[in-house]
Amino acid sequence: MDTSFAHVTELAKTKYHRKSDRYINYGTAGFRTKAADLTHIMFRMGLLAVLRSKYKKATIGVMITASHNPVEDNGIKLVDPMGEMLAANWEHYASELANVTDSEVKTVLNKIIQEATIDMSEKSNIFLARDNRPSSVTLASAFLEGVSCFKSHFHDFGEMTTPMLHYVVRCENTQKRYGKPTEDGYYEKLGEAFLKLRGSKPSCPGLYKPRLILDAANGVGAEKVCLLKHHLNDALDIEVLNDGSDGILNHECGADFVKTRQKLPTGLPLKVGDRYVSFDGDADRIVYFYIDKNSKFHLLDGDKIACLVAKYLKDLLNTCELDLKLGNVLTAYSNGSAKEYISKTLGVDVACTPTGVKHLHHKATEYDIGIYFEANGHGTVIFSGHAEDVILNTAGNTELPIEKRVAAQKLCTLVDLINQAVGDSISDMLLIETILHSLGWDVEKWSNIYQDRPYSLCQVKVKDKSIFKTTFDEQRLIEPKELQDAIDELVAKYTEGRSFVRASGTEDIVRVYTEAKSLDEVKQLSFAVCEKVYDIGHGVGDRPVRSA
Ligand code: 16G
Ligand code: ZN
Repeated sequence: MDTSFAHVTELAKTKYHRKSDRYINYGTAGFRTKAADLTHIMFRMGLLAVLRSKYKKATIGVMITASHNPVEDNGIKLVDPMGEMLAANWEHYASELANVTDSEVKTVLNKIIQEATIDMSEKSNIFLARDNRPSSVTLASAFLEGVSCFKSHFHDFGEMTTPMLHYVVRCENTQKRYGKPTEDGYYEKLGEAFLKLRGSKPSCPGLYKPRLILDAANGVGAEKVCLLKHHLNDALDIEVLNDGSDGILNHECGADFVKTRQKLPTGLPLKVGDRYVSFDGDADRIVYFYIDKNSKFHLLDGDKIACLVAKYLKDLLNTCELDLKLGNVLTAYSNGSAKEYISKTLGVDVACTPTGVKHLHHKATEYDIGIYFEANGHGTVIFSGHAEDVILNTAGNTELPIEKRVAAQKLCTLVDLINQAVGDSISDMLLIETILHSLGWDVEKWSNIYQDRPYSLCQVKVKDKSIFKTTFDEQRLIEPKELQDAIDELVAKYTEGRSFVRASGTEDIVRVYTEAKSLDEVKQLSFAVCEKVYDIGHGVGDRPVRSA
């Protein structure tokens, strides 16, 4: 083992030398920054991924992507054996290893090996995938050179969406019970479940039409949806646009752009009556939208998706008369109307966690069936082992009335259609299309299940975002206390007003979310809160301006 360590140190000091001493943190979605600053981190993460694999005695996944961020950025995140995010204590190891000097790399590796009592003679295996950023190819080689220092097995899947990588990792570590750990295995599993759920029902029941226009953010999802189409037997008519052939990744398109700007992406021909869907760059977020006959833009974000899914699952559970606890996990960014629809109209439990997939996912495991969605369109459904058993038994119980068995069979097939490892644009899209088809709804009918309370999301640049400390659910500031007092005073002036401030985990800014009874009130309140953030929170650059 000593020889490989010598090689590690040599490479760390030469080819993968750390060029800047700026601190970089393993944040909510791994390391993310300018691609040019990531080479040494990739190499070091190659080393860490092997340690993690030996420690867990399982295949570990690694995704090279910066999701919805601009094309010149990149990032890396590690995926644990069941396709879940890396455990928190290893996030600390990752940050530590990324930030030490070149000559300290070996010391930190040894420290991790000792602290976690890792047997270095254990086998290890890494699954690697990347998005379609030009920088991803060289960053992947740097990563693999780290992996090779420890002579580990690995499989490089090349370009894949983030959720596909999570899927193959989970398949591999469940001895393929979850599915075949290949790209084709993924399409086959989803395609088969989707077609089974469509059954022999007409392709256009009620208001539903199978035509769908996809804004793929010029990301890796575009090619994958085209490949998936071969497995859908023309049941969906998907036109893939912003497919990367001439546009720039995430530039004025994609789920993040559409949600944060609340406007149409470029590159799409718009037609009243059509249903549109946007993925983000690595295809783990999804939002829908349409324009009505007055050319007004309507967004159906993660909240609307969560509500649709909750309604469908609740109806199926009612039909089966199954006593399974269904819950919906959202964040502070979820619209007040969505929370009200889920808890009051549907009678489904709502829980709120901090931002970041790992928090929502974790909370969702507390239910028999846990739905989780961030308003930005990242989410999925997870079924407990108990729920899967109960559903399977009900589906196969010939003594039960046929309608109960049919509903339970649908639930069984949904388990296969849903990527339980992580939010997945492709799987979520197929789920939403299944539900709309089953209800005979068009996008307008779905949109009208409730009306969003008017809201806005702004950002303020400050000197030091780390001074902003929030309560667990992120709805209030603990510090600066003076700022929270000022916000309380402002909010009290508005009926149905709500506003909270939180430091972004991915950008050097503070986010301000505001809701109120009318858009005009939202603008006033949001502006007033942004000004307080700027004044009390040491804003830098231009003062906030009131939006028109
Ligand atoms: C990351 C998170 C996403 C969260 C977003 C918040 C993962 C895989 N992704 O993209 O869940 O909504 O950060 O960004 O955890 P912010 O901290 O800048 O508001
Ligand atoms: Zn993403």
